[in-house]
Amino acid sequence: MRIVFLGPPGAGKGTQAKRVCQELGVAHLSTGEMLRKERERRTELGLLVADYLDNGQLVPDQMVLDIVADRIEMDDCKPGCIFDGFPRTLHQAEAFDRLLDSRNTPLDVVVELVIEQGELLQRLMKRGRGDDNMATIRQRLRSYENQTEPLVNYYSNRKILRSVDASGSMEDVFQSLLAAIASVQ
Ligand code: B4P
Repeated sequence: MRIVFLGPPGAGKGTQAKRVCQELGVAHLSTGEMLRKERERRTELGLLVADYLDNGQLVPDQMVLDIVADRIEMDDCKPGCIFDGFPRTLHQAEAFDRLLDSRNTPLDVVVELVIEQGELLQRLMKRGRGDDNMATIRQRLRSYENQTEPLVNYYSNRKILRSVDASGSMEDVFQSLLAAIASVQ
């Protein structure tokens, strides 16, 4: 199965993707994590993306598309994959569709994690990752509203969108996600 987790920063995409991947036996592809690793290792790409991550801005599409295209060729992605935090722009979504079509491995479902802003802010401030300060969080929320939210309509029009309430406990959200995924199997 190929599954996309879509949702604002702090919705719990990463938290839940790890657990759902274990449950379903599929690979976890988090573009946020991959970019942070590049930055930690101070690779050429890592140096290019550092400012975007620190300022809460989306990294340029082509950089993200390149790392995803390489990653999905790895063996552990063969049984399936959860794409956590990717795609994040319409351009990424369209390019991703072309890539998957060319491999004859279309998306099965896109799950939107729905949650209100107050709860997001609380979660992110509590986590306190390097990019979890108020100014960066506000920018990440703006990026989400302006650039990522249009994907909800994009996938809804294709009838592969499922929306899940992400405001409950980790266990409740996990069960809702499994149910949403099972509804398309
Ligand atoms: P990401 O790494 O994707 O991070 P995120 O959206 O902020 O967080 P996520 O939703 O995964 O929340 P989490 O589970 O951790 O992106 C970081 C940056 O990378 C972006 O700002 C951007 O610059 C760049 N980037 C990534 N992908 C890109 C792309 N495709 N294109 C361009 N740029 C890209 O949960 C947050 C906290 O809440 C945790 O502390 C967790 O423990 C807690 N939590 C989770 N679920 C909970 C629950 N049910 N109850 C209580 N707490 C909960």
